[in-house]
Amino acid sequence: MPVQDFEQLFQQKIDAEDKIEPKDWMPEAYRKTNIRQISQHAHSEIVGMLPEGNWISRAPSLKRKAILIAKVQDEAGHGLYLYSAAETLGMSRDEMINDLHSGKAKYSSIFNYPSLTWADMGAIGWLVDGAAILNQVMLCRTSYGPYARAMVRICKEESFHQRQGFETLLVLSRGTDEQKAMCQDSINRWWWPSLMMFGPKDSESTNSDQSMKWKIKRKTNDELRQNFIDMIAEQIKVLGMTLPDEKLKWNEEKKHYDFGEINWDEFWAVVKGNGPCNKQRLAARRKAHEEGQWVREAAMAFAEKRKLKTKAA
Ligand code: FAQ
Repeated sequence: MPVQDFEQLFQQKIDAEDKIEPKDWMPEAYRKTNIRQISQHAHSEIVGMLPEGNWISRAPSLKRKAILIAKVQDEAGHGLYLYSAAETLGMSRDEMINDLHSGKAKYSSIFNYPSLTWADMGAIGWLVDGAAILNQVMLCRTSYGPYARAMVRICKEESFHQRQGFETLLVLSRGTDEQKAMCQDSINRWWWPSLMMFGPKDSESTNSDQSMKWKIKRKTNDELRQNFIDMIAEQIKVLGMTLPDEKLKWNEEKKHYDFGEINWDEFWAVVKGNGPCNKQRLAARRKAHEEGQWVREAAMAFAEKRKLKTKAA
């Protein structure tokens, strides 16, 4: 059968909402774009542990420490499910990790900002996990089966993450003047970077058109960003805080909030490796990988020994 026929059948399957599974025929570009997106998503979860890991030893109470440890562990788990999903497309975990460490692979821009105060643990949960969930709820219906199934479980955990973040900020917003100021400062610093998580404007998004046709993405970057703004602009009222955007205003005609211009120069600088913490984040990941070398070697030696034993038996 000519390739065009395979491509047509593939698209029909997508249009019929059937999932694509690892052993199914798929266009090379579909395989590549899934590997790119899923591995970048995995890297984001893994690098995303760093800003919060920074506060585990300084959490203000035992309860807060336990919650934060659980959340960071969840993120490690999400990274592992996602690496496994990407491996089903034929790229090894070693290759993916090497690409992260060499700077070839991207990860979400948001994790290149520093976590300066305890309130940042609340803002990350509420805003960063909030943005992540909106995107990931859509990905529960993505066309590649292993990615969609990983997302269902991840979303359940992410909604706990967002709630705990909101609750952390709610407590601060009802606290002393100093706590209120810390809460507002944190929202001010995380607001714009969290809007950048959805990616460039649709007009600048190089992958969106094809990814929408293949139902890898089901909503565009701008649609998801608008959904997020509409949701947060209401939730902030409960906190009694403000968002740092003078142009944020309900538009009755559009039934959406209008908002100010995102600093796209800052976004691209961060994506290209020049954000406030890019170098620090990659150095931390490389160091962790080097320090874990003996564990990987021990596991390989054990597997080899077991194989020999089974063979002998
Ligand atoms: N940062 O053509 P598009 C989390 C790149 S998980 C860096 O629009 P696409 C959980 C993009 O890769 C957060 N790079 O791209 C958590 C492309 O470059 P490439 C991560 C970005 O793929 C919470 C170029 O720009 N979530 O937070 C960014 O169609 C708390 C052009 O862009 C996911 O990864 C960015 N923000 O749409 C953990 C979800 N945006 O690759 C710890 C899955 C764009 O061609 C604590 N990913 N770029 O060289 C997606 O849904 C999509 O990949 C988008 C981008 C929407 C991120």
